[in-house]
Amino acid sequence: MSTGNGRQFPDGFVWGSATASYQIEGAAKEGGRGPSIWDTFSHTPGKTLNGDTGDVACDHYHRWPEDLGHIADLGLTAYRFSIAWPRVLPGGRGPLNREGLDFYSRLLDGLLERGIQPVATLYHWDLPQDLEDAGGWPARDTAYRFAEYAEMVAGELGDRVHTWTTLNEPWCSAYLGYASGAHAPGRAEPAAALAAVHHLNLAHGLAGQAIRRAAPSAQLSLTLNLHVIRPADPASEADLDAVRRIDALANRAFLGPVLEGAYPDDLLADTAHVTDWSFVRDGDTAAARIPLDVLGVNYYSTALVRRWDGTGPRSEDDGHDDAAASPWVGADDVEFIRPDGPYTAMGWNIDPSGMTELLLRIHREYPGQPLMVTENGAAFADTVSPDGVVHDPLRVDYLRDHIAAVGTAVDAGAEVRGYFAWSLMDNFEWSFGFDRRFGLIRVDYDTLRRTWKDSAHWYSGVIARNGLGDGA
Ligand code: PNW
Repeated sequence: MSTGNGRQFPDGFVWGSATASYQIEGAAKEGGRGPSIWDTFSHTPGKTLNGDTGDVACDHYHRWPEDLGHIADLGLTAYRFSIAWPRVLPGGRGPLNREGLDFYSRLLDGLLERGIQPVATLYHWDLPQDLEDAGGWPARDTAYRFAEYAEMVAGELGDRVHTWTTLNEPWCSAYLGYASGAHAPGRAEPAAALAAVHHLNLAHGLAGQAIRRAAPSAQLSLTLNLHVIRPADPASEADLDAVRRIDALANRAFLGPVLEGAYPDDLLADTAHVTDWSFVRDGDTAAARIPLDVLGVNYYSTALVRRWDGTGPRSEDDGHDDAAASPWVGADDVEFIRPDGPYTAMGWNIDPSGMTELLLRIHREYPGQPLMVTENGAAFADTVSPDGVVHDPLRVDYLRDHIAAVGTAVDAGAEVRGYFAWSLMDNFEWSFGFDRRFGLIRVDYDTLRRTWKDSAHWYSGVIARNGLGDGA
């Protein structure tokens, strides 16, 4: 593996780590919290590995003072977390549940006292169950409810939050939630998934306007899991067309409305056999487009595609749950093939060059748009040594090589303001339950004890040096 070659980052570069409410908080029935689609889904037999749920998770709801200590001891300059909508508005609509809001208010105070920038995401997938029962993201009303929630929370917490992020990875919410069904609410309805895409984009824009009003001095952002898609055969027109199709669904379905105010024509044409997009009303894409102080980019791996010739079984090795239906709505003649390894415990290929490529693509297509890597990291089968320590050299290699790849993009001119390692600690990895560990800090799920892995010590050194250091 490469070394960092002493790479330094610009002054003020943000070094963070990230978590999400349902993945760490637990206390699912405490403090007046209402149920979310992830409570319902994880309690449905067969939906998560080993039947794991977020009922307790890392018990962060009670152990947040200890976790704040780890955040400070690591030297993080920013901490990215999410606010659970059903804690603040248990049924998805007003009135506000003061007890739920106070939890986040205390956390914010603790971060600010320690000089750590809070980056708060309003929606990291825990939709209040009542709103799913009313139709979920395929229903337009959910976008208006989200904007109300954003206005209330931003009104209360305002500019104590340094950066407000409306949505985390709407790709996952729409396509894994409503097309493949691998995520909550577990529906496999391709047309509904595209309606969800649109209502998430609309929700982002409406909430963004509300945040601007309620917290005018805070930064506004959106986090997307943009995909790096490569053709199996770069000389094949058919494979290049498969790349274009997947790029439309994965990337341009969000970048188009949010940064340019329109859906790409090819996306509408490619999916015309699935939906007529009549859920898009006049003014919607203009509302979705709102200048972003920073665009959050989550990057883990790359995808490899080709045109399926219709013979033999169609390969769907896209790094998603292969047991589920395809998340790739309308792209029935595209095959996903397994890229070359090495792989993480998620089965995702490790390819730092994709990080550089992605950041430079956004920089080229949206010059001047500040960027932030809001998630990057890896699950590995960590083992605890007899002395209780976790040596995780593969995670250190992964993080080093990807941080170096961010540095390469910065050198080439991309305006990358910061980097957040996913995740601060091992947590509930959605449909994979507690089996997949992404943390810098190990969580023992019997005792809930936190132990720094080698990667935590290493990352803390990177932050202290503002760079990778020689041979780091
Ligand atoms: C992101 N996929 O999730 C999320 O933002 C985190 O909550 C999550 O823990 C992390 O990445 C690691 O998975 C994803 O199937 C989940 O492509 C699934 C996919 C992508 C991102």
